[in-house]
Amino acid sequence: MLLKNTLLALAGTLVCQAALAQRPAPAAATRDGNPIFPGWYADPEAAIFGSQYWIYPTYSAPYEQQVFLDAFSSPDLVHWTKHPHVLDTAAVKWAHRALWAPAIVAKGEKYYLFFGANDYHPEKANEPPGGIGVAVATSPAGPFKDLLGHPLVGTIENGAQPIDQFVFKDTDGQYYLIYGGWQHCNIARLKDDFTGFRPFADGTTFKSITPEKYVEGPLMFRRQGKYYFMWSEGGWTGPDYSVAYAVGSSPMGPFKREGKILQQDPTVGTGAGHNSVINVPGTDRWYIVYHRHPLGDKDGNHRQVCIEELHFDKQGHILPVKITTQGVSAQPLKAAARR
Ligand code: FUB
Repeated sequence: MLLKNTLLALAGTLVCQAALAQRPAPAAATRDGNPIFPGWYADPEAAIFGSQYWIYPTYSAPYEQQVFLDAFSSPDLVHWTKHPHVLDTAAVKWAHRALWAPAIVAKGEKYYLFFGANDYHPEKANEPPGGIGVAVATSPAGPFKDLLGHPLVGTIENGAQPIDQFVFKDTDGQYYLIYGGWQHCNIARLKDDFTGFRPFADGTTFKSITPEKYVEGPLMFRRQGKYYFMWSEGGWTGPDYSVAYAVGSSPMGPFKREGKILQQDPTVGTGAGHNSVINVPGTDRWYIVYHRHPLGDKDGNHRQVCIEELHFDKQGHILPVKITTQGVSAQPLKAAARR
């Protein structure tokens, strides 16, 4: 009896293996859902380099543990590869905590990663330097090394904490730094080598472009000749964190708030904010990449990176985004491009 049962089990295994061998390989996933990669990450900065999408997020953890930045690359917005520690505070002598909200630029043969560090509070006694720094590498995967040896912006200008930087390149080739926490947003003209700033014609370096209800997390892009300015509102640890936008005719504005386009959905997730935008080269296809909290999770650092399609109406208004668990379908990159 024992021998018979063993032979039957063996025969069953062989039949199963033969069936598996004939079955076609599973098709590559065309949609992987939100969040798009595992782990607690926030403040995603999205870019396209060559035939890959890249995302540079904040590692979302207590400030003392935020001593590195990871990056993620993908050929299609669905399959993501992690590149650990593209920047580490070991490579930046003045940065020791709270590495936040990276911004990435490719220029010449180099990649420049702008970051906030130390959660700078100059009103505190013995506050060491902190603010916005810039690091450089020859690959988008790093390793990035400090460019300056000191912060690029290490002072409070127009009331803005030097965090949450975004680098915008205008059609004339001028790069702008747009940044600011504490409900104030500044714009400044970067020098070509990113070592400092070119003052405006009136002699000032930092100009406020703060719109109504602005809190932090600014970004800018151009579409059909208009300048779109987006930012986050509310508190990032809570459920009401959200994204609003304005449209202007130049990077300097003025920017009048149009309204909120990204926010929580009590059936999907909360605190949806601090976004980035992707435009597939040569198309009018747009995506919004952002972070949110899982439903019912009250830990402010529990933030996950998600993606949705972004649509405009015929007048160029951004349509409200519905946050989803499905995310987006695969969008392989055809054209090689650099931002
Ligand atoms: O991740 C740290 C901070 O949280 C960012 O600088 C803010 O924009 C908020 O998202």
